[in-house]
Amino acid sequence: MSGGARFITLEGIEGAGKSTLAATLATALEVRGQIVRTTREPGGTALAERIRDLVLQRDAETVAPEAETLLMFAARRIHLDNLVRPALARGEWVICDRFTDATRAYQGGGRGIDAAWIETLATAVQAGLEPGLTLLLDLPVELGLARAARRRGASGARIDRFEAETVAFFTRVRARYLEIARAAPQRVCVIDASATPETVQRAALAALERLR
Ligand code: Z5A
Repeated sequence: MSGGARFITLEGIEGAGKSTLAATLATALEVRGQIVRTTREPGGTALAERIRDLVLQRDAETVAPEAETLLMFAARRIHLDNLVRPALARGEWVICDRFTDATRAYQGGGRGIDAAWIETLATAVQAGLEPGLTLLLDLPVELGLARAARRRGASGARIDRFEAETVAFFTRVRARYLEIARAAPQRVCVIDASATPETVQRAALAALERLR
């Protein structure tokens, strides 16, 4: 099995259940004796997490969509070089909460960044590394936002630059995610994330089984 086959990415709009599912998948693989790294983007390493803070925090300065896109890819390259590629080279599995499909959906679909430019950056930054499986947790925007708002209310966290976006923005993001899935059905598995956590987990584990 090539390194990329053990690289699993989780995607979806806010509140889709990616973090919840990442933990379940990691446990399922560990039970089978695999070593698993769960990580996230933007972020995953100390330096990339600093870029995450920069790109998510809302402050007085304008961050143009182009700047946002470049920051996402800068964090991605640091994450790939320092965490993802070394782990895959050691034979470990990597479960990553968001990857380049998020840039395609958020910066491309949501902010209107040119898709061809995103692909040029992806080619340069990823240097041939693609996920072996992407689980797209799909659900109606209103439901995702309601879940995220409930969780935020419970934690008291401040609203970041994406959480401040409109329903129309997340509707475009969701639509672009579904386009990506239609264009790459062999890599992207769409899961109905409005179902119960148990049903979502079963669908994800079945997709994982097909990969092995
Ligand atoms: N971003 C970008 O623009 N471009 C990029 O290239 C990348 C990222 C990589 C941070 O991402 C932001 O970065 C993100 C896009 C942008 N902003 N947005 N939106 P993030 O992944 O850290 O943030 P997030 O999407 O806001 O994550 P999230 O809100 O934590 O969502 P989640 O991980 O998918 O959901 P969760 O925490 O697992 O679940 C949310 C709540 O729902 C929680 O209370 C759960 O207990 C509950 N839940 C989960 N599953 C279920 C089910 N099945 N039923 C009922 N309730 C459930």
